[in-house]
Amino acid sequence: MKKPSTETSTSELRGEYEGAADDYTVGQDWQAYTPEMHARWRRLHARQSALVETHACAAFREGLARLDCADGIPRFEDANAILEPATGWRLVGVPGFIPDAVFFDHLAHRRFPVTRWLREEHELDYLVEPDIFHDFFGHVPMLLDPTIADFLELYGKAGARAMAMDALDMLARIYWYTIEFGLVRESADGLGRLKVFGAGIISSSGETRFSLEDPKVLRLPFDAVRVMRTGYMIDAFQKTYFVLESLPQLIEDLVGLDFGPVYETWRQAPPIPAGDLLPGETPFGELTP
Ligand code: HBI
Ligand code: FE
Repeated sequence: MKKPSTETSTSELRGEYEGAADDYTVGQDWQAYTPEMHARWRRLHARQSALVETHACAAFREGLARLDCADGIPRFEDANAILEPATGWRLVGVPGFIPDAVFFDHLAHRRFPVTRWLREEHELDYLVEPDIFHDFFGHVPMLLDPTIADFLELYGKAGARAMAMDALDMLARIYWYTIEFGLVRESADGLGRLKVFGAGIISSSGETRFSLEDPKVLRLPFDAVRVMRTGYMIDAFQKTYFVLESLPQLIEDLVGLDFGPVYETWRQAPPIPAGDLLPGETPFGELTP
């Protein structure tokens, strides 16, 4: 397979695409990870799991505990033995970023693509491309949540229509502002505190704190059409986050929505810049976890 071209990355993609199958999958080749890589994983895991306790939603905390992956880079087959009986999802190894249509097809079939390689020592906090720490630590715990499990399959199935209608940007913003950078209100403790569930936040220590604690950033109630119209940041902390009242709200709001007319209405319009507030909108205040 040749490297896919991508709008989200100006530089060359890093993964080894030579030898990947037609669906861009590769074996994990777990034996090839060095002791230094496993040590780096343990450090990343220790740092982020401490933040998870205070900043992540219950579903994430429980999912991460079930995966039991603190001791080194996990094997996809071990995770699959936990995932498949729980929600029917399965991890497949990929060299890195893959073409949109291939990514959607994997999700539509409950296969989650996980990048094989681990970030270098000098990029412990954030990188633009997904690596195994982002993909596994950030995403896989939520694949154990039944709502997110169903939502991701629906997202994969929605991809073909969005591409055919030239509205992929709009659909991709739903993924970005939920699966990658979503916040959710946690009401189980009766306090209604905001918590993180998005993988892009949870795999970054700086953004985990920033998203919940920065007094100036915008936190808006989740509204599907507003989300689809909002631009986003790919190489800096977000200027806007959207907050679900609960994880099931994601499915409830989206199954009832006819995407066709929404795409027709807004796909030609310039996006609302990240960080802009529209008349009548009320952001959530600053909330310490
Ligand atoms: N490939 N490996 C990988 N990970 C992603 O998150 C990803 C991708 N390809 C396309 C893509 N995301 C998005 O552009 C789609 O959600 C639209
Ligand atoms: Fe991701």
